[in-house]
Amino acid sequence: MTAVATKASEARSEFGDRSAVLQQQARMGKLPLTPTGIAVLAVAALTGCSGSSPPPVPTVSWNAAQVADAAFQEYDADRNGSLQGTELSPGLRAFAGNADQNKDGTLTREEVVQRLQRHLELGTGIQGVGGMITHNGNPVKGVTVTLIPEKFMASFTKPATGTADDRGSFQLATENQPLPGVRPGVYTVKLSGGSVPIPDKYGEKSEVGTEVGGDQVSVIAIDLGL
Ligand SMILES: [Ca+2]
Ligand SMILES: [Ca+2]
Repeated sequence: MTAVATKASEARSEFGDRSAVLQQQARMGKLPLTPTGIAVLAVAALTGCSGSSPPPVPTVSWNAAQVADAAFQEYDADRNGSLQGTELSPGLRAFAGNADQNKDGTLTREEVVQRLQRHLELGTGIQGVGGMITHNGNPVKGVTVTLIPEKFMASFTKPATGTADDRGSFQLATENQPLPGVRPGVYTVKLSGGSVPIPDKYGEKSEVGTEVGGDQVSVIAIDLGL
């Protein structure tokens, strides 16, 4: 049995520039947009079956308070107890779209803890994540998509990768996992390879992040020409 996540991410305009966002309405319907320039749509979460069958992948099991502390240790540069502005990495900006409960553009420790706690409640083990790479609407073959975990999550997940086929579509897989997909977490999205130049904001200096897990299963659609 496969649980299906139906709640899609919504755009949070206070967290970034939409200018590069692919605004196509793909076959899967109108894609809600993340602030970081990728389109995200809930599709399916592989959480295993309840009942007698054990989950194929252990569900997320972090200590929310400890992970939040690690995030603040890493990113709260001015040590004022909140994360905002340039303190927010691409992954944290995506995370903030769901975690910033009062929509004031800053993340308090409590908001971070609560969002991490939410992942524990949702109990995802591994989540199917795929998408499409295009250039001015045309599929681009051979681009490798890598999701790189935030350092403060590195003990809970590994990088996930996938390469676009001749239709520009890809599915992500994580090393040493029995099922395709991505473990819950906060990631930077980095592109490489392919037949067209990768803009820096998707490449080595990627400004794109995503959150994976529970209510957040993703289709990542990036148009390199916009
Ligand atoms: Ca701060
Ligand atoms: Ca807030």
